[in-house]
Amino acid sequence: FLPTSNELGVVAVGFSGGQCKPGVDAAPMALIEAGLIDQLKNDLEFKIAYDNQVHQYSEIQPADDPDFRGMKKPKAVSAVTRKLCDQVYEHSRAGKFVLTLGGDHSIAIGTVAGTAKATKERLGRDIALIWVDAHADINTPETSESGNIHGMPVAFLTGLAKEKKEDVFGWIKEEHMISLKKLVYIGLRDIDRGEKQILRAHGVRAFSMHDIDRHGIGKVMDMALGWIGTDTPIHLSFDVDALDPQWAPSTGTPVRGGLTLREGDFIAECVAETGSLIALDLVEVNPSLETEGAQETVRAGCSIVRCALGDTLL
Ligand code: B3U
Ligand code: MN
Ligand code: MN
Repeated sequence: FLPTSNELGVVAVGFSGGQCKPGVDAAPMALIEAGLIDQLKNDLEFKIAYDNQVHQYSEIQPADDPDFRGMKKPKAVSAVTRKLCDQVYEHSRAGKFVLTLGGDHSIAIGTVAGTAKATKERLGRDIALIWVDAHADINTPETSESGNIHGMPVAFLTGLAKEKKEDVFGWIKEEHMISLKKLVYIGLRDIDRGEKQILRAHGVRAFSMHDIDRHGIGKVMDMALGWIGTDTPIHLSFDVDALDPQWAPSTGTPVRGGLTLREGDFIAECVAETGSLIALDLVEVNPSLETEGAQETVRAGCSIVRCALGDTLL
């Protein structure tokens, strides 16, 4: 159903409003300056549609943005993700693969909403979402202890969190959402108490670091992709903090005991091999933190993207 597209839409999003640490906004430029887009064009032979800008979206962020239901910067994150949803939708609707370079993980509200809607229209299919992360990012505004929206995107995308106010995610409609049954986590190791309850109550398929230790990453990928089933369009949202801080120290909330560099690349390679990948987000690289390891983190990010887009070892 999916002739793997050789056309790639790239969206660079310098947005950090889903959490409190400045610097993730500089990640797209750092990844691009490390040669990522050139590599995709020259080595992987993609036809690239990129508007040559890192979107900061400062023009659509409200001056006055008080906390709402405990959420920090609700209107800014809502406005930015709504705009991003339209951009990703346009690429995806036209049959292009979509690569989004973040930015903090709140941006996935926009990217997944965009591909979910486009894929329903284009192929009449619901997408599956693979979320690779140390965190589950499935807090509702009420379960969140931080109020940071980068810990909530999956709740808004699955309809677990809902808000009628148009300027606070009220724009998210059924067509933008994904099923909790088509969601798979890999790499989890730092889950809030409320999130655990949500995951259990809904029987969400989640492979923690414990599962990876027990079965090995090969078996875990077989199980993860087996759950999704063949022939289902996949959106991969990759938080660089899934990697162990040894490999990716420059990120806002590092958690020890994570994936090795190869395990991260392997996940991306396995998803690429399905031939069903339609979109990829790479988020939470923050070059201004642990600056000694910043280039290492950027290189790890570039590698994951290349692997997901079909770069093979042999
Ligand atoms: N679960 C916590 C911490 C967190 C989530 N995502 C990241 N950190 N990167 C929260 O704030 O919701
Ligand atoms: Mn995340
Ligand atoms: Mn994370």
